Amino acid sequence: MTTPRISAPSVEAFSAAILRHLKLSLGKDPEHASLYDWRMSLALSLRDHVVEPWFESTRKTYEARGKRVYYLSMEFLIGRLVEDVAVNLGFEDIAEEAITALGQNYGDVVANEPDAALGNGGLGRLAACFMDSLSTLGIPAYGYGIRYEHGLFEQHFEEGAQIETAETWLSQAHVWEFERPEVTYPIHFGGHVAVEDGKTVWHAGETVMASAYDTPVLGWQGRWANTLRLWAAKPTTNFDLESFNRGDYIAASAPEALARTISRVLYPDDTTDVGKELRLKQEYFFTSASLQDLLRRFLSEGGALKDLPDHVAIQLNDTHPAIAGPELVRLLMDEHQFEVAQAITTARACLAYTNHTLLPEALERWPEDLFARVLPRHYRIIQLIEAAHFATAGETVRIFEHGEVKMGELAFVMAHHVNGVSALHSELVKETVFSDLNAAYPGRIINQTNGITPRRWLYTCNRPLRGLINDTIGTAWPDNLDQLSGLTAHVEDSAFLDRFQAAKDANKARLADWLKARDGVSVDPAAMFDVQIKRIHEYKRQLMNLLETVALWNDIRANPNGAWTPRVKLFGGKAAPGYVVAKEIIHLINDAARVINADPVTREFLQIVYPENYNVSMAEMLIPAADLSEQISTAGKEASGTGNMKFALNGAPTIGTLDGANVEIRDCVGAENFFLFGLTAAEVTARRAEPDYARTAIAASPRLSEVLDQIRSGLFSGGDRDRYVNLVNGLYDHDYFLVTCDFDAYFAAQRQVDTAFADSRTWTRMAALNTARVGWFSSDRTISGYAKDIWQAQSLLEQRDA
Ligand code: 26Y
Repeated sequence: MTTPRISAPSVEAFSAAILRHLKLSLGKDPEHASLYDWRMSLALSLRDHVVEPWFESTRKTYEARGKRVYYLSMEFLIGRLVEDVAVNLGFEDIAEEAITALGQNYGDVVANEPDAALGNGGLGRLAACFMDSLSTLGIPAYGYGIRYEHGLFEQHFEEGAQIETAETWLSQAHVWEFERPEVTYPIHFGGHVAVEDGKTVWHAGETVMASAYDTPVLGWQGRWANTLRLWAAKPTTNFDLESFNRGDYIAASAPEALARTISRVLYPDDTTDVGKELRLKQEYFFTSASLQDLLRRFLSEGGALKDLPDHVAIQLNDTHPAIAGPELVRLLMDEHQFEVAQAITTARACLAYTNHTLLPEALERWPEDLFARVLPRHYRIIQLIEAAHFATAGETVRIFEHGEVKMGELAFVMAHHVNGVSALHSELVKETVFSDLNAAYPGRIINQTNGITPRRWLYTCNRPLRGLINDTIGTAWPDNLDQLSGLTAHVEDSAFLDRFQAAKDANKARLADWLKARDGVSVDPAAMFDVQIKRIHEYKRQLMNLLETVALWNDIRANPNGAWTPRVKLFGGKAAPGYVVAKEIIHLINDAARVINADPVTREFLQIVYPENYNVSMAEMLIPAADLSEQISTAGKEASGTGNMKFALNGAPTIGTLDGANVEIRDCVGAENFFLFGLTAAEVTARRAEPDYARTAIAASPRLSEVLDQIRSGLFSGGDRDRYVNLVNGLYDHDYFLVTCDFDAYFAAQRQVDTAFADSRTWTRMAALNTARVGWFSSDRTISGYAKDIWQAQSLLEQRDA
């Protein structure tokens, strides 16, 4: 193990630092300090220790003159940072002891921090895990994104239906960031393009300023720190004094209001492309600022732009920053006198694109007229890019089609590599959405299977299991996750299994306490905790899970004296505010919960729990406590999944389909430690071609028919037969995600789970083997793959000991 870089203060010294911040930064004395004041003082005291390694990393990066990685993402779903920083500094115990000595409860202080929820789900959380791994591996990198004033909305349930309210994390000071008022760039929109003296000139109609805020991202043991730079939109002029003097107070603040709209709010839809002008402006806003910033850094170090690809690797997190291609070409041509061909070649050598979805409705396309109005110069440059693409690859694939600009095709054509996020997904990318482009540019599409940071998703969120692993294989695993395989030798050891089970039980008890305190809900920690947490989407099939729950309820009622395995079905997740079907599914889960949980006949065997406002912090509570991981998407639809990896790592076997990274997880943990069911991706496609496949499946399943009839009858909706008529009819008439076809197989697999769980020793062994065998899913492995296959970027850490 490498020795920590950071020398730890004594508990006394750290307590003194907290008190100093309480007084000098918060202006409070201990007698009057609130939980907020304590949390801020703790965060500031931790932050004091981050700055030195951050400076040192920057200094080394500058000296090395090597390659920097730039990760452009509309979303960084970070969560809380106090514990994360304390753990990476190696100060966790010191922080806890100091806070305790000051008379505060450490858990309460930590939980006072709002989640930084600058993302919707998987894609945004992946970006946060990647930042963690880039720092842990010592690869010089910047994350670039938007400093949204409002993160993902907060979810409430009213009579079981989802209600959204604005998230307001920035109403408190965000202690982790440093404002950089001197780092600003103008971002132009609209206007027109003219040719003047043989030069193309863009006369913008509107300009806003992008202003930088930096957050240090500390790696494991504080040995490296990179920067997350988020852009806020500000007006070029703050205030129109002339209007103000005329008495027109609204007009006086108009420029400010207009500009700030751009970084006001995260778009909450991760499934359907909204095609809204403001979204396009957000995308261009942060992409242009980021490219201007990296070019300025490169030029200030004396670089020659023709060498840019040797020093700059830009990764596009989906198509959201795909405007980077034309923007980099524009900057090279219009501001640095490059020829078109040279500009395109240079830009492409810097850019790579990650695809996260095959769902056609999530692929970004902009109406040409909207695009040409907002970005007239880029519109023309994309025509040049398309012409260059036609010249090399022929005209089979267009960027402009049906009056739209297709951002996936643009990103593909302007990238030197395109990657999918799991083995299956990358193959499907080649065979489906980009098959023609794959033929035109063979070898461009590669795979990089996703990963998760084990620091947050095991070490920090699961202290009981951490302790057992440390005692069993030593402490070098958090940045060498393959070492978990050393646990395999212990799965026949009953003392080890006892401790593994005790760790799970402790996590379940913690969750039970939390549910009781937060929502007043009692759950039995001896029951199986069966967990499905993720965005609500038809393809993820929370509906199938609910239908299975009702079918099980029916079976228990028919035989209340049977040997049932007690279960708590836990759901968590938000629906996009405009996604009607997803919201109906939420409502149905809550309605069914009300009825089923009140049934005295089944109460000891079955309970449904759906805590509102699922977020990263809730995941950190639920995942370590899970016995069973639900990964039941329609095969071919979930690009990878990353929750699936977190559950397996924390010792929860999966019930799942052969979709996304489930396939690779099953390969790693062994088929006997994974509850597989359902149609394969190829079978899904074939089944859809059959006439009336859904009605046929329903007719063949008395169980499913009964459940659908119950829902239709109003059993769960207080007699209201209309509430779920669309949802149920949808299954009969257009069950695109094959809930009906996989239902019986899913039900049967769940009964295998019941049997397996009842044999607790065998189950614990299976759970332990899941933990032991998924070390490969560390995001350190993923980032090493990107660094080697895509970026050609090096670690600047001194040789790490194995
Ligand atoms: C364009 C807009 C509608 C949009 C906004 C956000 C489209 C997509 C998204 C987010 C997509 C997303 O989160 N995809 C997920 O990425 C994860 C990381 O690769 C995958 O594990 C997961 O399967 C995929 O659904």
